[in-house]
Amino acid sequence: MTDSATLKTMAGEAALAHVEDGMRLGIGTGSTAEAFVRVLAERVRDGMKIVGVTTSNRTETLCAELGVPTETLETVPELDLTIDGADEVDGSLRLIKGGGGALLREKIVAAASERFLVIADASKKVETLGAFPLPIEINGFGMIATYLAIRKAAAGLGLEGDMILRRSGDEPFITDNGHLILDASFGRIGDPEALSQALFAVPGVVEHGLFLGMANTVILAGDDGLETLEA
Ligand code: ABF
Repeated sequence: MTDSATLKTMAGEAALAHVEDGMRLGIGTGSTAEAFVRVLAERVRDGMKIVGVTTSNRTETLCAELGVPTETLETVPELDLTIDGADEVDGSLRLIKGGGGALLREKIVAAASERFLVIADASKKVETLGAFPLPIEINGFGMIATYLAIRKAAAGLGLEGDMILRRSGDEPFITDNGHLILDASFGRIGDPEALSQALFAVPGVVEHGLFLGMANTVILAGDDGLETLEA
């Protein structure tokens, strides 16, 4: 069995094949995206010219350490390609993301890109989204009211289950944009589009981790090699 770090590097190397000289590149968050940054940094050292826009402070720090040049989405608002990981991927290239807490920037950066390429190890592929708790980013103001409104909205779709405020040690986890995250264990999400709409209808919800109709390509690395899914 291939170890997880090797699978992530395989996925990162496969993603690198999609990167061309001169590209404006969205760069994701998480251990798989970081594996990509490491192989990208080697290519940059060899002379490849790209400009990266990162999706988290964590990735920004890694790029700085490895010498991958970055700008912000303010200075480079249109990107050629974004490469990022995921927590779950279904056969229709619908994703759950946000386990790393960077979902808001990840979605903004992916949406600003001509193409969105997702890399993951094969264990992330699922029949139906929802085994991984859905991250929901909320504003801190009125968080209990927002929590109750989300519960009601989800129950209207037949989705029940625990929603837990994400913590970092003894404190609530705070995103790079100063918000909170609820991790919602709704179980099987039969209609992700309906849930997405219902969540966005709740004031206080800033973003959620359902990435629907966004990924153009998914590369999965497993024991049997690479599998590529195209939209
Ligand atoms: C980001 O990192 C997130 O959207 C997702 O939550 C997570 C995946 O992390 P890993 O690659 O470490 O499994 O892409």
